[in-house]
Amino acid sequence: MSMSDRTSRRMFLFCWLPTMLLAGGGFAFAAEDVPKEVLRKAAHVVPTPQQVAWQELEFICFTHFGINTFTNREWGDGREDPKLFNPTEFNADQWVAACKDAGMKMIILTAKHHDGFCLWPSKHTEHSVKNSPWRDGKGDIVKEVADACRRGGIKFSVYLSPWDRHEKTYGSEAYNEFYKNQLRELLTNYGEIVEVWWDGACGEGPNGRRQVYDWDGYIETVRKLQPKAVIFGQGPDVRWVGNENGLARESEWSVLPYKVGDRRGKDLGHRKYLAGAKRLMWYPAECDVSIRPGWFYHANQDGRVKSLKHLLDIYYRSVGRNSVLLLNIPPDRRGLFHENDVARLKELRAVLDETFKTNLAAGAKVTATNTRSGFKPAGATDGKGDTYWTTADDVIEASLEIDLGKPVTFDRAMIQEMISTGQRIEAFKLEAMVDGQWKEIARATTVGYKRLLKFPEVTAARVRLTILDSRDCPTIRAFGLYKASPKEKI
Ligand code: FUL
Repeated sequence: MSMSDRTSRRMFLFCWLPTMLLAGGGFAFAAEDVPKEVLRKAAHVVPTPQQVAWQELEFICFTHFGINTFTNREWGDGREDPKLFNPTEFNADQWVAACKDAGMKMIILTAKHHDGFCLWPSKHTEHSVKNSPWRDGKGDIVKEVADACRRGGIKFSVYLSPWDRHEKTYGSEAYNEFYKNQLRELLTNYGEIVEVWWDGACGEGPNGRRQVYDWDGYIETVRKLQPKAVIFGQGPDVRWVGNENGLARESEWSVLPYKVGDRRGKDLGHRKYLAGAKRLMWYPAECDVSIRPGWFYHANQDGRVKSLKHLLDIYYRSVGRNSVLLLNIPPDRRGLFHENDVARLKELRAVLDETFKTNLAAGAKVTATNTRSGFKPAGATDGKGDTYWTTADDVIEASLEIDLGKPVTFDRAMIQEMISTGQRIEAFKLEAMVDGQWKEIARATTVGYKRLLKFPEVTAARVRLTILDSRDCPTIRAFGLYKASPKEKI
């Protein structure tokens, strides 16, 4: 035993063990090398049913629309005249149609941004659409977007900025009541809300004061009124990935450590963070990014819509890395998604459909080096979401061999774990039988809900997926091979 081993053992016995016992099942380790029991515990932290449902949405739409659309700003100061809000051709069905064409399953609308202007006629403020000329002050953007989403068969959700630069009570306890009242309006009058989006911006209000937010009270309000909704950001269900470029990490874990008393997990789930963990939680990542440089619409950015290549890269590095992609499309002053954005969304969908329409491994014959009884290898390729392959107790390293029956050419792969049983895989490789030998074509770390892999074109009749390391028995819910659309390369 080396000196440092001895030191960490001593630290464990004297510092952490009592904490663990006191915490009643919690655990913590100072060492980098995380003991098996901790990893196993991490492997068995599972999502709530609503976290699973949210993850399965995969690709969703953000719409930043409000007074800033009419002032050409990104952050309003709360002193804007509501009369400025006057979209000339507002049509929420056009938004929904564009989202559906793009394969987006939900719209999250900025019901109120930091400027405090409300897109619905809130009873608690005059700073809203009711004092705008739009629909003679009788309109309700939130209602029209919610209704259009339901008509179109997609989900609807809201962003309600906690920071309010207009509201006079901001910076006092009364504001917490005001904010909860606004939440109550949004969560009772507009049907099902799937996600409540809280960003962390907490600046000064009109009186120069900052607010101490009553997060616990806000969370309680959401849980009471929309018990099936997930709360993003400042809430405990969905985590901000940590950048506004739409990119997840190479190793994106949904199980994170957190401190007792905290609502939220620490930003990373990597082993070195697990080492010091006292508690673990399922806290999956959402990647937000705008299709343009700004979150709100600015006419001078019409020519700066992200390229197809850029959006594809974002897609592979968000949806393809165990995250949900939240792509912002800012409606313009007409109240429509701009033609350039709509055209780009269509292009994106066409390419993704072309790439992923044919799973070349669908129904392929699969064998495994080890199989737990009742969890056959075929569970990985049968196209069913509720069947999966897994190994017997204590078997971590294992391979799945996929026999395609004949040589097939491919350059993309898709792997899914059965996240309802936890996230486990830490490392894997993919090989193809080429000229009578196994040739490695890809190697990566985490899988989670979904991992997409890109690699140079290969032709093979047999493919092997080997799990190199896992926190407990690995599970494979789905495995796919694809040939990328030639347009991906443009
Ligand atoms: C941030 C805000 O300050 C930005 O304006 C935008 O809404 C972005 C999505 O979140 O915190």
